[in-house]
Amino acid sequence: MNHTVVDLRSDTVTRPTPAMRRAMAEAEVGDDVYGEDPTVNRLQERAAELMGKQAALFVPSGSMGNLLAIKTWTKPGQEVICDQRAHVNQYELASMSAVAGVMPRPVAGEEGILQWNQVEAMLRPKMYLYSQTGLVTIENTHNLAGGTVWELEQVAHICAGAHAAGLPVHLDGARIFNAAVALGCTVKELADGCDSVMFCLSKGLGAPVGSMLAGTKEFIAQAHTTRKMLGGGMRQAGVLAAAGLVALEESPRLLAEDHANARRLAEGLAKIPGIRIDPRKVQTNIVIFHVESTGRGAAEICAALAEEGVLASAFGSFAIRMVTHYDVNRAGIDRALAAMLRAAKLPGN
Ligand code: TLP
Repeated sequence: MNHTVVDLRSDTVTRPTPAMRRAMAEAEVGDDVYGEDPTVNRLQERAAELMGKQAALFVPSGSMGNLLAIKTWTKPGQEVICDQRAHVNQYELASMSAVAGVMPRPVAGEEGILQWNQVEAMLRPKMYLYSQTGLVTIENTHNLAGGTVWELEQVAHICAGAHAAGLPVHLDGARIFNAAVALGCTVKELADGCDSVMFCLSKGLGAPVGSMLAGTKEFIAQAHTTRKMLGGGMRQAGVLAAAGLVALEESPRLLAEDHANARRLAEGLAKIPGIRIDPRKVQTNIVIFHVESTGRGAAEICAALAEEGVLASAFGSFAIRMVTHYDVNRAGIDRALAAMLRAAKLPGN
């Protein structure tokens, strides 16, 4: 039996590559709170260039990047239009309300994709008794919808509508590189039209820590101040940024394999009795499937998988998420499928 763990809980579990570790060990550093870390500065310049924005900021996490964007674009008392299943709405501890003083105004997007008419219907009339809309956020790829991809025209449509209404658009592009690989376009094209974009170095790109926020110089200057206010000013962060620079150059071309593995996983899962998934909907590296017809709950199945060294996340009572990444190869996917076949069977059947 093979005892290495196949960890499909998230692409955040990836460990830095040997090239990243070397770059970290050799990184030139300085105090980034003084703006003197040359490696952080290089990473910020490179991220801005890749996203087609004037400037970028290195932040400890994607959640902080999103919060800084929301806090920079809005005033307390305003609303943020987002998909109902958006990460900013579901998994960021209501930080937009607790810290930025704004309310989410969720829209039920199809597969996480918002249509302009849905957003338009949520805009508040400019009247004394209404909280005003301050921002529209979109998520590409969309995590809870199963790694779905916003196409360029869909992004452009939302941005055009929001801008005509005088609203900025923030893109939660935690996995924007996965979206770009799926569409065969550049991340710059996907960020074009969005006023700010956050993306993660520490997911499929494999860096150990960190995310980037990009936008205009003015926006980033403001977000920089707020990062310090929230305790996110880092000192010799070049050791982390060095891994991020390697991730940006080397990891995007590996993502296509993660997507192929996710598709193989989804197709295999669809053949297991009791499991519900449409493999055609799996566009990137996230596979979400439903297990109610197995007669077992998601937590129970995840526990059975874990016994066999396969880790997955229960998302609610009957949904399970598996995320592919470069630490899991095709053989790992096949092991996960074999374990799943056993876990989905009720004892005695
Ligand atoms: N997502 C994590 C969990 O929080 C669910 C994961 O394992 O997928 N935006 C999106 C779309 C994300 O998926 C995540 C993390 C974030 C933002 C926040 O990034 P971090 O974890 O760096 O704060």
